[in-house]
Amino acid sequence: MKKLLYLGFLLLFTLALAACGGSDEESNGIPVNADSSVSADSGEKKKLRISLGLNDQTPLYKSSVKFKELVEAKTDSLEVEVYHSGQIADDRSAIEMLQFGTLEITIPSTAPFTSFVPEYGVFDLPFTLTDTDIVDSVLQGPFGDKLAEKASSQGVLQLAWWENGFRQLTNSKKAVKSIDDLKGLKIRTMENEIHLGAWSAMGANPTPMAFTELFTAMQQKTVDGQENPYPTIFLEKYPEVQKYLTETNHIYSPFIFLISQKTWDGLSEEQREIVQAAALEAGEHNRDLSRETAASALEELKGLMEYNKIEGAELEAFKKSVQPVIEKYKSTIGEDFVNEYLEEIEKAQ
Ligand code: TK8
Repeated sequence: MKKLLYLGFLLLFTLALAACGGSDEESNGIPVNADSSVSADSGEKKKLRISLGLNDQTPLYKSSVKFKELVEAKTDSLEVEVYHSGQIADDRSAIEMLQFGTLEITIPSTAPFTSFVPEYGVFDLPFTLTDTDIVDSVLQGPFGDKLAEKASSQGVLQLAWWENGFRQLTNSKKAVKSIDDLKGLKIRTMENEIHLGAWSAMGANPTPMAFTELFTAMQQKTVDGQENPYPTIFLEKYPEVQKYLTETNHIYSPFIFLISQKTWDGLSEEQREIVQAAALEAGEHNRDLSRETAASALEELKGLMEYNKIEGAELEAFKKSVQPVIEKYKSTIGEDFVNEYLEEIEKAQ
């Protein structure tokens, strides 16, 4: 019911924007296209706005600028604008704006997308993807293509797999050296029921929250901790509000490059080829930059936070605790699809 009300509000908001003259109307300084499906035939330069949750220091933002450069070098008919730090919307709202056609591109984590396409939940099954070679083999191959195609059922197209990275735990309360240390820790999770289930199974007290609210929640201590890849932890300045850093590698998070179907339908064949090629090329750049940045960010973080790594018997205890969660969500995601995913991982090892 709540979701229906929310969608109704979003639709009214969109229609209101359209009524006030629509295209390029300033809305708190952000040009808002009432209709992203302006046809390429109209001859006017088409604007592609990218909504990102992370700030302008991150590999995600820098790779989006790379995408802009690649597109604008190939055609004068397209103009790319990159909006960072959730200026336009948080992940889930941005995806809904793509569905309505009031935003052209967003590049979220897969976790919030699972409420639109459950099969993306395979990445939320903890401790399944364990290194970048396996990640690349699974995502850059037929399985990744097959999964990406499922996005089109929701009025958006996934043009490429980008990288968020291996997720690590931070908190302001205590060092987490064993699973018992998680007891009662209020951990913010992405808006995804598998993450909630996994952190509960590990003994923490998880709470789902949009990324745009996370820093304030840590600052005000309404949550004790969170989990994200090293580039985010360092470049979003979490050491200012978090004391303990625990290397868990509990999940590998992809970013997905999504474009509104309505936007795509309004592009010419030539424009589509340019946009598709740029999303893939900028994605390769993004993966390289993400991995370099994760390594350098960890070295910086070791000087700013109390760091420890979960390994050996302690890591086995974490893995054991989430096995029931993996079994439980196999049916939600689709048993056959999960088995196909696990077989792909097996093959890549
Ligand atoms: C940024 C988010 C973020 C994600 C999260 O838009 O919410 O913790 O890891 O990177 O997608």
